[in-house]
Amino acid sequence: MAYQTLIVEIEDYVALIRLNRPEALNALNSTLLGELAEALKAADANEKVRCIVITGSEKAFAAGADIKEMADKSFVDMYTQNYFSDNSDSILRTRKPIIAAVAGYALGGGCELAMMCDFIICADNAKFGQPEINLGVVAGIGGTQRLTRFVGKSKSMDMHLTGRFMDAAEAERSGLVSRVVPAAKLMQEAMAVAQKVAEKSVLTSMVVKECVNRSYETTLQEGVHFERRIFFSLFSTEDQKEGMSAFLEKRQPQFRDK
Ligand code: CO8
Repeated sequence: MAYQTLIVEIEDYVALIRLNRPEALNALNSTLLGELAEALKAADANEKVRCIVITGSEKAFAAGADIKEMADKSFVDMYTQNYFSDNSDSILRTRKPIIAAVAGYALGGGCELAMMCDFIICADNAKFGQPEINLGVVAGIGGTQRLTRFVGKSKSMDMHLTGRFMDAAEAERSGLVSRVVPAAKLMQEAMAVAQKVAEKSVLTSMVVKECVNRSYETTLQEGVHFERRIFFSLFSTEDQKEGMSAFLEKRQPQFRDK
């Protein structure tokens, strides 16, 4: 499928989705988010995809929501269109693992998009920020909530109130990203990590996502209870039998996602 604002490639069970609006530093507009929702739904349904990578360009993952598209909208426009909401939620509805590979700017909606992925690998030139305050608005697709959970209240307040950018080293130190790699090697490293994820059972990967994401929504005790129920239930799968037999027989497992 051809997209106007994305380039999608599928190779070796990894779908690489590249945001492609270079003229606007990949600013997120309605077309891009609509296409991203479609591409994620297609990847989730495609048996040839076991892991998804979302990336931008060397200069920008995404410099935020498209200010030109939003500037003249009224409250009624935003509210009746439920602007961005359904399409950005599509990232959260995706059941297969999604890695954000971030180089350059990940600002506003771009930072929020990266945080909605399952984890973030960034280049050493990455810059994260929630500069909406400079535009007289606030983050709108989860930034105040997710950044606070990632980096804590003090740093999140600092970022949202001053609009300053966080570099890659600070992002790693603060727990916003899982790994920092040299900019020239970002895609090679991100695809190698995606390949590792794609080797696992997709069924089990989806379950891991459910369990980890549950930790944001519930108490520790409830979360551990949920995890234990899920753990027990996996003993009904072929992949559990295969994974444990392969270990005992000292061979690589052949998962069938069943
Ligand atoms: N929207 C639209 N166009 C943009 C955006 C953007 N967010 N960011 C950059 N561009 C465009 C510029 O207008 C410029 O276009 P042109 O050449 O036609 O003038 C082109 O991209 C290149 O940008 P610059 O010339 O500014 O490049 P610099 O290298 O000088 O600066 C920066 C790069 C620092 C990234 C700068 O472009 C910048 O500050 N951009 C805006 C960052 C920002 O404020 N982002 C937050 C936007 S608001 C938001 O994301 C809210 C999300 C929640 C939505 C929720 C809906 C429910």
